[in-house]
Amino acid sequence: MLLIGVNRSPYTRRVAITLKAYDVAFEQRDLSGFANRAEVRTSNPLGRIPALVLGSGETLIDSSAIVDHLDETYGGDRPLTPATGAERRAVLRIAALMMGACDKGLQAAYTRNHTPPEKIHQPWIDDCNAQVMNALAALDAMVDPAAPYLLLGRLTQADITAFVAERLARGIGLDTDARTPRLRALTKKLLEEPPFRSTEP
Ligand SMILES: N[C@@H](CCC(=O)N[C@@H](CS)C(=O)NCC(=O)O)C(=O)O
Repeated sequence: MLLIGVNRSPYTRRVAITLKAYDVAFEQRDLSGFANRAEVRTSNPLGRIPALVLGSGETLIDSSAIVDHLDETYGGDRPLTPATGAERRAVLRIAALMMGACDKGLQAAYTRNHTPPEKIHQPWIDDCNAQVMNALAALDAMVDPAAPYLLLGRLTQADITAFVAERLARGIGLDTDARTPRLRALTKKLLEEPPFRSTEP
């Protein structure tokens, strides 16, 4: 199995953490969606990371579709996203919130990095960053500091997506220590676990 993408991408790292949490052996090709666009396009015509090439040669794209496949294949009766019901909805809600926060954080970063300086519209960047912080603040309010994980008393895709979104927020200069301290404490705790630690970029 081959994971295509760099772990500084929150979407790629989400998949890498999920593979490690399921103890699945894989190789990784550290390609960036921008710097290695032509090579990435051989796996994903859209030119985005991550992609996961299965042993059969089939290639999966988009982190949500990839982790869905990993749940189905390796999750047994305790998949990282529960298969049905209220528990599934709760995990998917947090995952959607956190992936949306990543989308908005990257829109802000792309605007800054791919727009000529005189054309940068700072209010747009501020608005994206505010959406990121609002999503993280909503999650911060759900964190029980005494609990090891966000939901169900065990590691779920909610924790993994929260971890990568909080990491991205810090990467784009948002002060999660001050503004979402419970979420920050959770991600520090998660970083002590091998799937998180071993995927540090
Ligand atoms: N919804 C996708 C988003 C993937 C994505 O936006 N990846 C970024 C890297 S962080 C990328 O490849 N960007 C290059 C581009 O959009 O051209 C997922 O969950 O996998």
